Amino acid sequence: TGLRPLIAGNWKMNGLKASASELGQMIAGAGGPAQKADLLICPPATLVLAFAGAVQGSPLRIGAQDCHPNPSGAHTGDTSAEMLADSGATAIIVGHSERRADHGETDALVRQKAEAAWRAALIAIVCVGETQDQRDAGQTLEVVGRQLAGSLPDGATAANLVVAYEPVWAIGTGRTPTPKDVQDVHGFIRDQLTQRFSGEGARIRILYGGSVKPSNAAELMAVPNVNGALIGGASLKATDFLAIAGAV
Ligand code: G2H
Repeated sequence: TGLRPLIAGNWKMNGLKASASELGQMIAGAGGPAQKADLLICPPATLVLAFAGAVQGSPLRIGAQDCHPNPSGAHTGDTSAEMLADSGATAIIVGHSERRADHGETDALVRQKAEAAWRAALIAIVCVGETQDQRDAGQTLEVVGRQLAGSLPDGATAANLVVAYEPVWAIGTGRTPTPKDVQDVHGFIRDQLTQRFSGEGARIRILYGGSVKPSNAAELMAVPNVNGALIGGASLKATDFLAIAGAV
C-alpha cells in the first residue's frame, strides 16, 4: 500500500540495564537492510530514559508499553504519557491484550490512554484482537470492530495513530494465523479506519502482532494492509529483530 512500514518491538516485562548491549547491537545494525522501515523498541518504563539517550543519532526510536490517562496526580505506581515523553519516548502501546486481561482495561480506558499519548505529542499504538473462543464462534470481525470503535479517539491521523492487530491466540504461542486470515482482518480494519477517518484512515499503519519471527516475517509483511509488525519475544534479540525488519 506504499506506507512506510513500522517494525516495533514490545519487550513486555523483560530487560535490565545490561540489556543496553542488545540495544547497542540493534543500533549497530539499524543502518543495514532494516532501514526500509521505521524501527521502534518499547522496553519496560525503567529503561526508557537510558535507551532514549542511547539511540540518539540512530534511526531507532524508543516507546513505552502503557500509560495512565492523567498527566500527573495521586496515582501510586502509575506513569503518565508526559513522563514518558519527558524520558524520550516517541510512542506508547495502549490496550495490549495482556493489559486488557491482566488489568481489566476496557475500550473506554484504552481510548483515554490513547488521548493521553496524543496530549503528550506521542504516537498511540492501539492494540486489538480476538480470543480463541471469539474466533471459534465466528465473532472475529465483530469483536475487532467493537474494539476499534471504542478504543480509537476522534481525530486520528497517520502521524498520531498506529493500529496493531494481535489475535490473542497467536501471542507467544508460536501459532500464527494464515496470510488469508490476516488479510481478511487487516482489510476489515482498513475499511473501518477509512469510514471513520476518511482519507487519513487510508494512511494509518496497521501492524500485525503475534508470534512474528524471522522465519514467518516476509510472508506476513507481504499481506495487503499489513504495514509492519509488533514483535514480542523475537524483539528481545537484536539478530531476530533486525532480521524481521529486513524482511519487509
Ligand atoms: C504479541 C506480541 C507482541 P509475541 O503480544 O506484542 O508478542 O511476538 O511474543 O507473540
